[in-house]
Amino acid sequence: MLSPSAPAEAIAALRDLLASPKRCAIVTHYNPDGDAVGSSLGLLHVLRAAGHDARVLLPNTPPSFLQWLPGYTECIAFDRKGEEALSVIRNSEVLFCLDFNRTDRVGGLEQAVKDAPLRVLIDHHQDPDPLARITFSDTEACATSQMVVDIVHALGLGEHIGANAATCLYTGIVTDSGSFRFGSTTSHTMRVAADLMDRGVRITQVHESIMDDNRESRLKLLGFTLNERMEVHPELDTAIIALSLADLKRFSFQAGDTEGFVNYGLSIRGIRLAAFFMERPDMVKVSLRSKGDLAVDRFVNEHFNGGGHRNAAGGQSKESLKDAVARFRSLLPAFIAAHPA
Ligand SMILES: [Mn+2]
Repeated sequence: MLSPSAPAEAIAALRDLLASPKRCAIVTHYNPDGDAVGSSLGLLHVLRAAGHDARVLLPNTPPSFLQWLPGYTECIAFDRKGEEALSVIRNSEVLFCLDFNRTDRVGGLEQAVKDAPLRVLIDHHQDPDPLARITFSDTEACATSQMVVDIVHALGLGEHIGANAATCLYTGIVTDSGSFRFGSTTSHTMRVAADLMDRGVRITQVHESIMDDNRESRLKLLGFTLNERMEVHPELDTAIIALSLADLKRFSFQAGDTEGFVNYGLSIRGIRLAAFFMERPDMVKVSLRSKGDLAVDRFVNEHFNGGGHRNAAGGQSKESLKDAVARFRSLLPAFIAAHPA
């Protein structure tokens, strides 16, 4: 399989590196998502099958909907086992850096990652830092997990992608591609997914494990949010959601509970801009999602101290929740007028 994710020179270098059994450590980014954990565990299974020693280190514990992944129980999370995580990195011969490209993305593991003698980067985010001896960077790839599949095949190790590795890698692709709906999804993505399916992925089980993991209180918070805390401005193509600390407390908020809430606003017919404000003890978090050419990253950068991508950006404010929302509302007419549909 020839892929822009696996350039010949980097493949040759990695093949040489893995020519004899190595002690490999795999590290991924803070607040690990499906692609972070999926690509890391997928690579772990392949490396072990190919005769290497491999461990996965996480800067912090991922949400429960990822804790079923094959091999997860062996991951070492820095927030629970800090010393062990650091010593695994220090004792490794090769450090794989997956799904991130700046050392400040790995939380408490940063210094250990910086000190590692031999780093291999596999990542699909923009503007990679030159942090690795061997770099695989493909910003077009829909997921790091898809890159791992391409790289493993290019190394001639495809036979080592068994059902466990395939399940982890498929999970990474599904989550990062929005279940094959984002623009980064290509026919190649579908072929990779089909290949993984042939290797034993049970896709119904994967989707149920990821999607059907709600607590009752979280679903009730969603219902309350849409019913009581969303205002729609059809004349401005915009929907705004704002949740206070008291709202969150009422529904026993846990980290991650509001994940995806902002997208409900964007799913309303005619809405091109969705804003989500959430009061935290020390600030107000702001998330914006948009469609088409409505670039929210610059807007967030200018007005809410953050950034992101054209259609998805996040920032924060030190104002009260009420003031932050009011300021957003006051900026809206000019912003929308500058970006006609
Ligand atoms: Mn990713």
